[in-house]
Amino acid sequence: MGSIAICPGSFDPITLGHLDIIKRGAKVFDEIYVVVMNNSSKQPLFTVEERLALIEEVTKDIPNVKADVHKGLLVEYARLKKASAILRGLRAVSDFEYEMQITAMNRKLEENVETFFIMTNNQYSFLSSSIVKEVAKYHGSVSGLVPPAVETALKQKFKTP
Ligand code: COD
Repeated sequence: MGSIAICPGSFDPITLGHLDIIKRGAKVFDEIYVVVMNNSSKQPLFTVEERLALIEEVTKDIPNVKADVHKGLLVEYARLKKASAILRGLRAVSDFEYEMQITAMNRKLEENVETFFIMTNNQYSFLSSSIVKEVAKYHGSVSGLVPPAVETALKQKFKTP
């Protein structure tokens, strides 16, 4: 059996930073499930269905990447897919503490799944879904930060009636 990784996140919405991690991961792992999950400390802008549809759209040309949704624990999903790896991205030192915490917790819950980190591409090191939403909310340009389909979806969300 090939190597299976899951790439979990809120993806609210998916950015070019996320996509870069997914594409680079897809060169290393045989199969990647990009899975939309709930982060209980975040209030999402897009519904789970909208986030899933955007991921499907922007990853459709990467044959070994599939998009999915899971409502429970991350490690449950990893077991379900027989995944041996969790793929995450790291931007700044500020990401490190949080990532350490969830990695340690996931490892406690399931010791057979290893977490792998890919360091951000320099050009996306400042990029987050939150900052993109903030700019889009005030009708600033998010071109070059998110794929065109996401740009359209953000315009739709924040259009003035
Ligand atoms: N460059 C590189 N990486 C990036 C960039 C960028 N510009 N932007 C984001 N990333 C990385 C993030 O560091 C992260 O690794 C990944 O992309 C996804 O980011 P987000 O912000 O969309 O997703 P998170 O961090 O909100 O996801 C958190 C989960 C939903 C995975 C987490 O809350 C979870 O596992 N929830 C399910 C419940 C569970 O199992 N909890 C137990 C673990 S504590």
